[in-house]
Parts: sequence; C-alpha cells; structure tokens
Amino acid sequence: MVQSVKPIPSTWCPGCGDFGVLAAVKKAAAEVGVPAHEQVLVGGIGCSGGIHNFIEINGIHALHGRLLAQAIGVKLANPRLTVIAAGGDGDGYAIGMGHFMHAFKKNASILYVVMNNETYGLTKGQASPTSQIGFEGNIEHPFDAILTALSIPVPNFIARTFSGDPKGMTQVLAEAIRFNRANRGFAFVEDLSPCVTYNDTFKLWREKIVDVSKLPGYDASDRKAVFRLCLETMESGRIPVGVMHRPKAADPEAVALELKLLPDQEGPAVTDIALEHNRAAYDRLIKGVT
Ligand SMILES: Cc1ncc(C[n+]2csc(CCOP(=O)(O)OP(=O)(O)O)c2C)c(N)n1
Ligand code: SF4
Ligand SMILES: [Mg+2]
Repeated sequence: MVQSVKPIPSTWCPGCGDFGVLAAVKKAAAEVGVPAHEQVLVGGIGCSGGIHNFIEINGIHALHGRLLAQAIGVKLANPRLTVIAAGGDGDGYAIGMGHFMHAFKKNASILYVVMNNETYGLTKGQASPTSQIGFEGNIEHPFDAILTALSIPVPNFIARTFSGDPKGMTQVLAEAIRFNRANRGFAFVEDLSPCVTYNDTFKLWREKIVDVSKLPGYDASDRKAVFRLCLETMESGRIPVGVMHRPKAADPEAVALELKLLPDQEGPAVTDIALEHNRAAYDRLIKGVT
C-alpha cells in the first residue's frame, strides 16, 4: 500500500549499518534536488526493508523478494517519479534472485540499493547467500552480486559502497539517482552494511575494503577490466568497492524500459480520466465508432 506519512522512530538496533544508508539516501536525494513528492521508496522484507518507514516519503512495503517487480511497476505507472527499491541480501539474493537478475536486462530507470550484512538480520542471524563459509553452519561459497551484475552486458550503473563511509556512499547514490533521472536505465548499488547484533563486520570490512575506483588507470566503463580487477582483489582477500560500471554514453541498443514502453513519458497513473475531458472519445466508444 502506498503511503506518504510522517516517519516513525527507527526500530533498528543502535549502530546498525542501515542508519548510514538511510542518511545517505536522504542526502543524495536532497543533493540532486528531487522533490519529496516525486520520490517513492519501495522496501523489501527484513530489517533493511523497513527503511521507508523512517523517512518522510511515499513508501511501499513490498512482498518478500518482490520489491523490484513493484518498483518497476511504479516507474511504469508514472515514469516521472524517482523510484528507489531498498532491501537486504536475503531478500534480494535468495527469494528475490530471479527478479534481481532480470532487473538488469529489463533496464527500467530505478535505483536498487541492497544493504548486504551477510545474514538474515530480522529473523535473528541465519546464514544468507552472501554469508562466509562457517558462519552459522554455512557450507556454501558466498555469492558475489557485483561480479554477477558485471556479467550481464547491459549498460547499467553498478557500484558497491560501505556504510562506514557515508560521504562516499552519498556521492555514489547521487550519481545513481542522476543516472535514473536521465532515463539511462537500471542502477544497482550494493552497500556493505554490517548487522552489529548478529554479524558485526565493521572492523573487518574497514580493514579489507579497497576502493578500486581510486587505483591509477581505473576505467569504470571497461566492464571486462573491472570484472578482472574485482576477481583479483577478492582472490587477494580484499573487498572491492567503488563505481564498478559507468556506461560512457547512452546506448541506442539499450534504451531504458520506460522509454521503450512509454515514449511520451505519460504513464497510466497520470492519465486524465475525468468524463468531460474525455467526452468526445466516450461518445464515439458508446456509438461503436472507432
Ligand atoms: C515469504 C516469506 N518467507 C520468509 C520470511 C521470513 N523472513 C523475514 S525477513 C527474512 C530475511 C531477511 O534478510 P535480509 O533480506 O538480508 O534483511 P536484513 O534483516 O538482514 O536486513 C526472512 C527469511 C518472510 N517474511 N516471508
Ligand atoms: S538485527 Fe542487525 S540488521 Fe537488524 S536492525 Fe539490528 S543490527 Fe540492524
Ligand atoms: Mg541481511
């Protein structure tokens, strides 16, 4: 259900990484100058997915793993809106994995922020698809969303940030929102957002993170080179962060979904259905004249 209400006090544990994301989303939207009534935040299921409750904004609490379908629906209902989907690693990479993969190729101009804490926080710390081997009995290799995103050759915006660097995160989110508002397609930002209660990785991640975008000669439009750099960084025991894909220019072969389906940008949500305005068409319809 869509709501535009006063935010409720946060229910997150003190120190949760998601506070950084909340602050960065607010700051980025303000920096880009998105009016509040033009923003919609679609939250997933999990601690992270409650984010829309803590910000004065139009919000939807989506079904588990289905936030991208709902966010794309909002964008197609009114392409002039700035739509942000935000949820957790369990929500997006387990039950929501099918929607995650297809969002890159559908390429609607929405932003998807995943707060990855390598656990199911809300349900008390079980292993998620990104958990390390050994965490809560996990025996599976962790899934890496950035490598997956880079493997889909559509000119999306792709980045990874860290809640311990709110400034850097704000910059990246502002760039992603601008990308969306220029109708350049889907933007995906994974934020490393520690769960201080069940998997406190703040210290470990601070030590392991490497901002690959600051390395000499880095080119975020070179998908193959960035894929290789991320793999090599991971193989050396570090965690790559930064803008991982920034397409050079709009690609005529990969037009954003809302431009393909609604070239005039007039979605059904803003269609004038008042009778007087449409009376001529209505009369023709009744008479059976096309
Ligand atoms: C259909 C369905 N299955 C299972 C659940 C139970 N459930 C609630 S939150 C959650 C996982 C949340 O993990 P994540 O998306 O990583 O969010 P976090 O709490 O870590 O931010 C699960 C499995 C549910 N709410 N609905
Ligand atoms: S349980 Fe973890 S993810 Fe959930 S609010 Fe607390 S610290 Fe954050
Ligand atoms: Mg999680």
